[in-house]
Amino acid sequence: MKINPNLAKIGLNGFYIKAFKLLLNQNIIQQYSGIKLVCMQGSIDRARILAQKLAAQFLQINPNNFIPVNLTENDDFHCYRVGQVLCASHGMGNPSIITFLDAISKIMYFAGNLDVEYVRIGTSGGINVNPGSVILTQKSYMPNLIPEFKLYPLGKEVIYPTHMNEELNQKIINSQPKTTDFLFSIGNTIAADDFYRGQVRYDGIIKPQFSLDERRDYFNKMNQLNILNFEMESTGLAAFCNRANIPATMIATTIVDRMKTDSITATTEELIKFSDNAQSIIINYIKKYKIL
Ligand code: R2B
Ligand code: URA
Repeated sequence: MKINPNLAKIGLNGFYIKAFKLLLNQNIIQQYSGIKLVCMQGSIDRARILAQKLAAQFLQINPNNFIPVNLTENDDFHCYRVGQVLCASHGMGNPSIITFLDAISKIMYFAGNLDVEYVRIGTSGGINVNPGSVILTQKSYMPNLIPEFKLYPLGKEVIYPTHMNEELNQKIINSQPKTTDFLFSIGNTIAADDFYRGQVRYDGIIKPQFSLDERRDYFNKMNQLNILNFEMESTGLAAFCNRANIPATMIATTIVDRMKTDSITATTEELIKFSDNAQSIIINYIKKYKIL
């Protein structure tokens, strides 16, 4: 982890982590000490379910007897600890995940967890893959099909690279069984700023300004770049973590094939199975590398 040298000068006591509403002290930092892996998901519910699943599978704790404890004081971002793994929620979109990443990384730094890894376990819209397929992101693109993320400090454009960590990806791939009942593939991803126009849907409230033919061409270009899914946070995740030198990647299940439809028509049971598929990939990784 590469940190802002000003943080070392400030020190942790009395430092306010706004996104978590935490005024830091040694007791709070102790709760996060020894974390090796942060598994982040959009919603609080999925973060809690993963924590319960990990506790059941690795620590034999019956989920009915285990209500994970949230280590933040904020309702947007929750953090549930199971041994050396933190299951957290990052909200929706790049601004939200970056806010989360800044907060959690300061805490990881003050807790001395300098070799921590970050994995987002998300949902996404697939391109030409069956719903339930899981994509491990190699490189994340903006919707203009350029693999970069931009910010404008002092009004000047700064461009950040958006590749995920290769070594972490390889370790995740190496941890998987030879066969699964869903497709697990490495590929590229587009992070859009919204679910509708940014992901070229026809079912948003604002009339689309593109034809079906234009959209097909766009999907074909995506195919040529091996872009297999759309979501909303991976460019922010990659850009932040590359800059902070934190190994990071994304494992996203697909809940719709955008080549066929815009709407999500999967049943609740199917959506649970799709989410389980992505979580099983990180569980295999945790098992293989004995993180729990
Ligand atoms: C995937 O799903 C959410 C939109 O519904 C968004 O957070 C994302 O990246
Ligand atoms: N999340 C997205 O951002 N897009 C989809 O199509 C599905 C989930």
